Amino acid sequence: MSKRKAFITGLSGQDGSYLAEHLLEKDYEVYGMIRRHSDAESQDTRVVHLFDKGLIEADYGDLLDPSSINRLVALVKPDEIYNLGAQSHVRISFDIPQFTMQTNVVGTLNLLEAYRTICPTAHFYQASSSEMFGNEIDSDGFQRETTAMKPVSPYGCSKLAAYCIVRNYRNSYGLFASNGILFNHESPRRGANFVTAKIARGAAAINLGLQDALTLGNLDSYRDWGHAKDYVRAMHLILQHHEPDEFVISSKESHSVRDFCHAAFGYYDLDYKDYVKQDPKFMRPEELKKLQGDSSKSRKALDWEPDYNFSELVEDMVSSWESRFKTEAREA
Ligand code: NAP
Ligand code: G4F
Repeated sequence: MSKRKAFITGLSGQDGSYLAEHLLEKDYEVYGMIRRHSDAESQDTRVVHLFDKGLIEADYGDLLDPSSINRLVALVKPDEIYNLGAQSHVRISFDIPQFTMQTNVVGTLNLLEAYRTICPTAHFYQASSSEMFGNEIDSDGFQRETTAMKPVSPYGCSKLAAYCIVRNYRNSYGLFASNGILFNHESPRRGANFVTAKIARGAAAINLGLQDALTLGNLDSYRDWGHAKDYVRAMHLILQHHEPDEFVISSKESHSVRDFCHAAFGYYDLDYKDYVKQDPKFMRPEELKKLQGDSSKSRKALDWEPDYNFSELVEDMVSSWESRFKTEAREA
């Protein structure tokens, strides 16, 4: 029997790299799209190790360039399409709102059109986000598939528009197109300007004497944090479900940024209050105060459970940054 073929946009990102790894382990042929960077070494650092593990292609393309998408989708004729490519940073979406909207909305539409016209029997995964809820919370304190969505950032607005167009294409054209509504998920591969990676990196650097202080923004927002390795498993399961749908993926726990600092510095028996400073430049014009996802529907329908809890996630990130610093010091 021939292998199933997966096509991933955003291959070079945190999730793209873990998803490619997961699908290769499941014996898929994995194809991905990467963007051209002027610093060629940086464009595929998260996936370069996968070429030895069977990654087929990491071709140049861009969600804003329909010709590249059409070319790649026609070349691969995938059984499964994972749309992970996005301008994914919430605060930066206030600085580059038009690029964020173009990439996250028009880019998704470009990919949906290629899917609809070239391989309409494929299954399509859209990387939707808990940021779409904004500050809406059900009376029990959770967000779930049925919670109202009132985003509070250009990024959240872009993800909501993309979510809607995916549902619209499913209903209009009978496509197997699903939205994974994923709450925050982190890992040692998380970009260093997201808060968890910033804290994990900062705690490891301060403990090694490489840095004196760590400057953050709002310490009192709450997020529902899980591990990216667990969440890419859910993406795959969503496309194996018997029908397309919307699925919340979350840890069901909510912790503050302050809690994350406490745990990360606590790994070294340090008190974060001695090192963490605040600077308004890392605050947002409008803040999403609290996320806590109810993933009961997905846990039951997909038979999905996370392997990592909050403390294990923090430990994985802090210890990995410590190893990275030590390796760099040895190689210097
Ligand atoms: P990430 O690390 O920022 O990766 C985003 C990827 O998208 C990168 O490979 C990036 O390429 C690519 N990209 C950006 N603009 C593009 C464009 N115009 N054309 C093609 N590719 C483009 O994000 P992530 O954490 O892996 O998240 C994956 C997806 O899930 C994103 O859509 C994100 O919005 C969504 N999501 C993430 C979370 C989370 O907590 N991580 C939660 C909910 C939803 P470059 O490296 O070249 O920039
Ligand atoms: O780590 P963050 O930048 O993640 P945020 O904004 O929650 O977005 C992430 O999760 C979304 C899912 O809900 C994804 F869709 C999105 O793509 C992305 O992956 O910020 C988390 C919290 C915020 O409340 C922020 O104000 O941390 C606070 N924070 C405090 N100091 C900071 C900082 N955030 C960043 N990035 N940098 C700081 O210095």
